[in-house]
This record gives sequence, structure tokens and C-alpha cells, in this order.
Amino acid sequence: PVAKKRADYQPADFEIEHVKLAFYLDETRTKVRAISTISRRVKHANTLVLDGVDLTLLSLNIDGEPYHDYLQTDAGLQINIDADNFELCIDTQINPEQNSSLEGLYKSAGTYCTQCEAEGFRKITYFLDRPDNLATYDVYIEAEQAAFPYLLSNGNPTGQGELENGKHWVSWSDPYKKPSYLFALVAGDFDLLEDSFSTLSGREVKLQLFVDKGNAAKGEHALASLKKAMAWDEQVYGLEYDLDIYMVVAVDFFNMGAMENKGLNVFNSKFVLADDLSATDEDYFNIESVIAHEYFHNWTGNRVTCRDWFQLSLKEGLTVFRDQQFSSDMASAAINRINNVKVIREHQFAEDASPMSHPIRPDEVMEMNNFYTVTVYNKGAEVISMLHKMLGQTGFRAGMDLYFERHDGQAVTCDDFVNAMADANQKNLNLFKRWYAQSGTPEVFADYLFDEQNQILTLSVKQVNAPTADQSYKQALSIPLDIEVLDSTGTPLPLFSGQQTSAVLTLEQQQQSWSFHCANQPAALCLLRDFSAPVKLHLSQTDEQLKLIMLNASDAFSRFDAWHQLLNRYINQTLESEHPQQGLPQKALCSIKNVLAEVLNDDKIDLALKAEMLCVPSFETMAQLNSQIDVEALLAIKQGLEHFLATELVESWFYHYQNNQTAAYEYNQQQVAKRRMHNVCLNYLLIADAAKYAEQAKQQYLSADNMSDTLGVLKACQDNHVALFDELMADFEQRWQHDALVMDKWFALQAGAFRSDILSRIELLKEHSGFSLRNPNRTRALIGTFAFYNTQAMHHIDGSGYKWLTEQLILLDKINPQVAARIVTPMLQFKRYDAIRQPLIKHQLMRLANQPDLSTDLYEKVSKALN
Ligand code: B3K
Ligand code: ZN
Repeated sequence: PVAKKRADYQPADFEIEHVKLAFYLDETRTKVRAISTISRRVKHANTLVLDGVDLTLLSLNIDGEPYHDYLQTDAGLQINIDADNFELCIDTQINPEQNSSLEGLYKSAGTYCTQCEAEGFRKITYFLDRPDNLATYDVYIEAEQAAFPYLLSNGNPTGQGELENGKHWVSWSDPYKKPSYLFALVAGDFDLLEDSFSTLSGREVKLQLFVDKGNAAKGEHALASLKKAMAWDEQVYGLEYDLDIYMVVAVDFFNMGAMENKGLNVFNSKFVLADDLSATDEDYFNIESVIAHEYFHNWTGNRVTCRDWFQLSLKEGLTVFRDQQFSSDMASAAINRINNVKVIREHQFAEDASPMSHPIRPDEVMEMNNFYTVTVYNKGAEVISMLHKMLGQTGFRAGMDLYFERHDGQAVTCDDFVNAMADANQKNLNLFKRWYAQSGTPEVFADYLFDEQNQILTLSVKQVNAPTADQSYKQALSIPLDIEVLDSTGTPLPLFSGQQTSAVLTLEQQQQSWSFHCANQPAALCLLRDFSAPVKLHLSQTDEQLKLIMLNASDAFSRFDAWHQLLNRYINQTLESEHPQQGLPQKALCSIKNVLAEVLNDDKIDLALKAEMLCVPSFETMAQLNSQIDVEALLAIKQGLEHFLATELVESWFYHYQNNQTAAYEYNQQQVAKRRMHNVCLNYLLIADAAKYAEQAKQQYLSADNMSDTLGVLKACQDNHVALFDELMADFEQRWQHDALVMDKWFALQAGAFRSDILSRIELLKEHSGFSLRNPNRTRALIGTFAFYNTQAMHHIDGSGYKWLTEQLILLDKINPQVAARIVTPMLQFKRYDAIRQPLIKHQLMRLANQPDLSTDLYEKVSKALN
């Protein structure tokens, strides 16, 4: 396979303006007729090149006559034709039943559904399967009525009827031009939830949510979330929905979270279904956010779409930014921001440090599905967030308005977006555009001086952009620093001789300094308030200064971050010491404990933030401290610290455990914070004395009226009380075997347990009647959890984890390459491990590389890693 390059973009010679699709659904032999109205865009062009994969061509007609002047290739059709306007009619046959890649038309547990982004439409019919071909679609669907009473597609329904032999048909028409990746078809039998929304301008929109039979009650939260998202987009961006009907279908077999097909979203049921007993607070949060994300795409993605797939962040970075803004308005803004930053630090920084490093607008792609990444999505959202920070909400909104005014109905580039922002604000953003072109995590080094006599604070900052796997030459970036200066009482000081106590400074050169008025002697500085740029910041501050920030900074992220900086300081000292694998020394442990005790007893700190700060950072977060990963040392540090805090503060944990019981379940922010605190405490209690607190834990399990408290117990005993874990897991399985989404949690808990017999247990679980490699949620729960989160077993020094994972990937790649290519991720960064592990992982990667018929998905990643 060869990579496509962004620089090689060429518009197509022909354009499909309108297409009439007819589907005759059948398990193994679905017939598809596509009648395309085509016009020539480039004079004298005489070859129409259409994409098509795994299709059986039945017939090809042009303007009603059989036509034979074409060539069939692996990638599609080359039709020789010299005409300005013509109608092409192609009949193909496809096999949905056999389609386990879950791309194109496939069957998910009895339901027909489609997934066309990025390049799945070519598995349905021959087409210009590229996002810059915008067409209107009319769709006709025919299927057996009893098994498939609902036949859905994009746009508005235009007709329906019954046929002989138990079949029926429905037709749809979508008035909005769209790229093929937004096409969707669903056929199945469902429970239907209906509601309606009246738009700002007074139009009634019918809302329909389709779920598996018997699950209607579990759709209420998703439907309510949809209405909130619709109202929010009107209020904040003035954007209204544009069709008369908005449909969401939940399916069980889906490669990712959800898909924003025009008027017909298809969702992984994980992001639709919820009720108190079966869904956690996190599930409720995620459903609201994914429902909103897909809805927001209607403008940022569908009305204005991408010119080519290299521009993916145009719609994804922007839509993630919008869904994060929405979530911050709906739930705890502080916790939401902290969690978003964690994703960047734990996963995106790691991706940028890996062989898969790429800019948010990639330059080279072999398999597009490999670029739906934390970089394109989440770093992409941070880049938008920086614009927002620099322009303010009003300026940003003006830029959005101009973007829609200019580009509604078009397929455009990231540059077009930034240009709209620049023009609406009369600002030159050329330098800022480097964020789109450059990969890697900038390191920012800062220092300051205070001239007491003149009350002048001088801040000196420099940026270092180290080479990454994909780019050796780097330029200076434009980096907004949102600053606040605290005095010794923790009060923010007025800056720039005005009243304002915070400011956004933009670093635009390699090195820069600012001198400005500061009302009094600074005691501590926050330079990256709200994580104002996706960078690693280095500013040396004493423990006392960090504590001052922790307890006083006006922004929650800065407080949380100061605490992590303090911790990181001790962790780094240990990592650099002679025996890092002995964990943190007693003195460090005591200092950390004393700080945490203060946090624990500080009533001013918001409960949700407090619970967050009381958790020891994850292995993945700690692994970001160094370019090399010392598995044993990090595990020893983490476990040693947890154990010390658990035992030293055991009375406090017990006290706060008792004091944070929640009343009857409700999904609201107060309860969410309380439950979090409650379960953080329970975890420490079980670490401190598993035998003593087992009864407490069991009681919680037995009396829980919600899944957060149930899972809280299972997680707390997962590594701390094996006997109780096994007992409760057996009970849990009995109780929940009928519920696939809950059973995913069960599989994930099993796969994440640190125990010596884990590999043989996972082997057994693979034989479990509920396990199937064809089901992505299940596969991610069992194999993905092991690979990503079971550090001890996955990175076992004997290499058994790597070997086992590789064997699974070889099997999975044949079934579902997209999912396989996600789960290989932990092995790609093999060079960050020690001298014993490196060759073990490398050996397994080579084994993968040598597989006959390896998918392009895996090939692209594995070959980059081995390069
Ligand atoms: N746009 C889809 C993702 C499609 C992934 C294709 N492999 C979901 C989303 O970002 O909203
Ligand atoms: Zn998206």
C-alpha cells in the first residue's frame, strides 16, 4: 500500500450532482441500483474514475443504453466517456451478512445499517466516494415487512407501499447536497421513542429515537440530551436544525461512538441507552456529549464539510470543541476541563511522541480510518480553543458566522476556517496556522523577575519544538498563555495597572519577554490557566508556591495542575534516583500526604474537584513524565503512594465515605460529585485494609441503586480483595447476563484485573458464550482493556502479554481491521520501554508485519513503528 499526500489534492474531472439509489435488501445478495446524474467539470476529460470495493458489477448503462467501454480495477471502475452531461445507471450486488468490517452496508444483530465515513460508500456502489462531491440523494428501500418494518434513510420520507410476497418499500429524499460519507440506510425492527422540538424560527421538528425492542425506557436520557443540544446550538451559535425530522438509531455492532449521517444518526448503543441501574454517571455524561457532538455536526461537518480527508479536523476538532463547550454548560465545567486535559496529556502527547505522530491536518495517509485520532479530534479541539481564547466568545462567534456565510453548502479546508476567523476579527492568523501543519508537543520554559521598586513584573518565555517521527524541522508556534499572579495570601493581583487580574499573552517567537505592571510582590504564577495551550510548561516554583496555587487559584485546572506538578516533582526525583523501583521514599510520601490532608479538610474546595485531586495519577499520566517508561518503577511509585495514603489517612477516608452517601439516584452534579468522593474513599479503604472493609463494600454492592456505586465496589476490590471480587463478579454476571452493555463492563473488569493468572482467565473469557471478535464493544472490553490498562500483565517482563495480544490481533485483523488497528497502539511505542521489553515487542510487531494479507490499517501503523 502507498500513502496519499495532501499536497496531491486534485478536484475530480466529473461531478455527480444527483443520485437515485434503490436497495433490494437481502442477507447475502443485496442488489443496489445507482442512477447518477453526472456532469463534466474539466473540458475534454474523458475518463470517469469511480471508487468501488468488494462489489459485484451486474450491469452498467449510460443514458438508458448498455455501455461496455470501461475497465474494472481493484479500486473501482474507469469509464471512458466523452460527454458533458449524462446519466449513469449501475447495478451491483453486495453481501451484508459477510461484511464483518462494519463499513459499508452490514448487519448488526439482525438490523441492516451502514457506515460510510470515511470511505465506506464505495463498498455499496461505484461512486465518486470523496467528500468534495456534493449531491442530492433519493433513496428507495425494499425489504421483508415482518422482519424490517422500519426502512430509514436520510432526509424526509416521500412514499411507502406494500408489495406482494410480504415485502414493502419506503422512499426518502434529502434536499441538502451532501458527500457520500453522510449517506445512511437502516432497516430493522425497533421500539420507537418520539418527541418534537420547535426551532427558534418556529418550525416543528419531529425527533425519533430507534432502539432495540424492550429498551424504550433507556432512550429517555438520549432524547432529552438531544433537545438540550438543539436549544444550546440556537442560543450559543444561532444555528437551527434544517430538516423536518431528526432520527437516531442505536445499534449494537459499531466500530466507534456514533455517526452524524444527515438526518439519520447511527449510534453505538453504548452512547444511547441508559437507566439508573445499568448506567454510570460517566455513561450519562457521555451520552449527552456524544448526542450533542453528532447533532452539532449538522452545521460543522454536514452543511459545511471537508474538501478532502486531510482536512478532517475542520469538522472534528471544531465539533469536539463545541461539544466540550456544551458539556461545560450542562455539567461541571471544572471537571470537564480537567478530563479533557487528561485526554491530551495521557493520550495525545503519547501519540505525538509515537511513530504515528501527525499534525492535526495530516500530510500523508495510507488508511484514512487510522486518522480518527486524539490528535485530529482532541488536539484539533485545543487548537480551536486557542482561537477562542485569543478572540473571545464574541470574536469567535463573529468568525463562525462569517464561516457559515461564506461556506454553507461547500466542501472546504482548515485554512478557509482560519481565514474566516481572521477576517471577521481583522486579525492576521497566518502564524497561528502552523498549528495545523506541525506535529509534536511544544515545551515552554518560563521564568520571571519582579522589580519591587517600580512594580514591574518581567516574564521571559521560550519554546522548544523537538523533532517528531514524521517531521524533523519545526517552527515556532503561536502559544496563548493565560496568566494569573497570586500574592502571598493567594489573592490574584491586578495586572497592567488596571483592575484585571488575568490576561492572555501570546508567545509568537522562539523566545519572548513581557514587562508589565503588577500591583504587589508576586508569590506564585499560574501561566497556563485553563490549559490555554496544548504544551508542556516548565516553570520552577517551590512546593510552597504550588500549594498556594492549589488552594487559591481562581481556575480549577490550575489548582489541579499545581497538585500534579508537586507530585511530579517527587516522582521525577525517584525516577532519577538509584533505585527507582523501590518507589517513593518515606520523606516524599509524608510530604504528599500532608498536602492531601489539607485538601481533604479544606471545605472551600468544590467537592468534585476535591475527589479528583485525591486520586493518584494514572500510570499513563505518570508515563508522560519521561521519554522512557520504567514499568516497574512507575508501578511501584503508584502502588506505594496509594498504599501509604490509604493507611495514613484511613480515618479520614472512612469519615468522608460515611459523609458522602447519596439519596435515591438522580443524575445531577451534586450527586455525581458525592458519588465520586464516596467511591474514591471506598477504594482507599480497601487498599488500607481489605479484610476490615470488605463487609462495607459488599453492603454497598448489595444496596446500590445505581451502576456507579455498583462498579465502585467492583473496581475497589478488583486488585485489593480477589475473593470478594470473584464472588461479586459471579453475582453480577447472573444479574446482568441479558444486558450487553453491562456485560461489556463485566468483561472489562475481568480483563483489567492485576492477578498472576490473568492470561489463562482471559483465554477462558474468550470462550465465554457472550464473547465474539465480531462485536467491537466486546472486543474492546476484553482485549482492549487488557492491552491499554492491564499494565502488569500486558507488559509482563516475560513477553507473554505481547505474544497473546499479537495472536488476538492476527485473528481480529481478518474480521475487523479498524478495531485491530486501534488495539495495536500500546505496542507501537516499543522504543520507550527498557532493553528487555523492546526486543520482545519488536519481535511481535515483526510477526504482525509478516502476516500474509495484513490489512492496510495495521500495515500502516506497524510499518511506521518498525521503521
Ligand atoms: N464522524 C464519525 C467518525 C467516523 C469514523 C470513521 N472511521 C463520528 C464523529 O466523529 O462524530
Ligand atoms: Zn465527529
